Amino acid sequence: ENIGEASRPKVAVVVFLLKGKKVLLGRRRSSVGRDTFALPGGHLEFGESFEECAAREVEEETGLDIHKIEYLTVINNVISKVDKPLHIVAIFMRAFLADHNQMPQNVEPEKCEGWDWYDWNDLPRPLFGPLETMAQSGFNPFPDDCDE
Ligand code: 8DG
Ligand code: MG
Ligand code: MG
Repeated sequence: ENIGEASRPKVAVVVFLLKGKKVLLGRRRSSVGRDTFALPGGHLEFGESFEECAAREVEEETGLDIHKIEYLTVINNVISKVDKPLHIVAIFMRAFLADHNQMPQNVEPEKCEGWDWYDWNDLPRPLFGPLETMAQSGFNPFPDDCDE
C-alpha cells in the first residue's frame, strides 16, 4: 500500500516573504492543512531553480514581485493525516518585496482565504504544521542586519 511512483516524495519551495518584522501568511483552503496559516509556496517544476520557483509561486498566489531570494533551510515533511499520505521535501527560502508598496492579492481564492502581514513574535494560530514546528524550535527567518 502507498508504494510506487504516486507516493514518491515531491519537492516544494516555500517562501518567508519579509517586510519589517512581519511575514506574509494566508489561511489555507487546500485539503492539506485546511484552515491553518501558511507561507506562500508550491511544487518545484521541471528544470526550475529554487529561486525561480519561489518567485513564480509568490507571483501566482499573491501577485507580488520579490527579490533578494535566498535559501534558508530544508525540512523532510511526512503528512499522514490526509486521505492519501504525502511526503514533501520543503525548501524554505527568504525574500523581500521588490516594491515595498505593493499589496498582496488573493489570486487563488479557492486555495487561500487571503494574505496578510503578521508579526513574527505574534503569529496567528493555528499555523500550518511544519511552520508551527519551526516557530516552536526558535527558527528565525530574518537576517541579522534586517533593515527592510
Ligand atoms: P502548485 O500546484 O502551485 O505547485 O502547489 P500548491 O497547491 O501551491 O502547493 P502547496 O500545498 O501550497 O505547497 C506544497 C507543499 O509544501 C505543501 O503541501 C506542504 C509544503 N509546505 C510546508 N510548509 C508550507 C508552508 O508554510 N506553506 C506552503 N504553501 N507549503 C508548505 O511544508
Ligand atoms: Mg501554488
Ligand atoms: Mg501554494
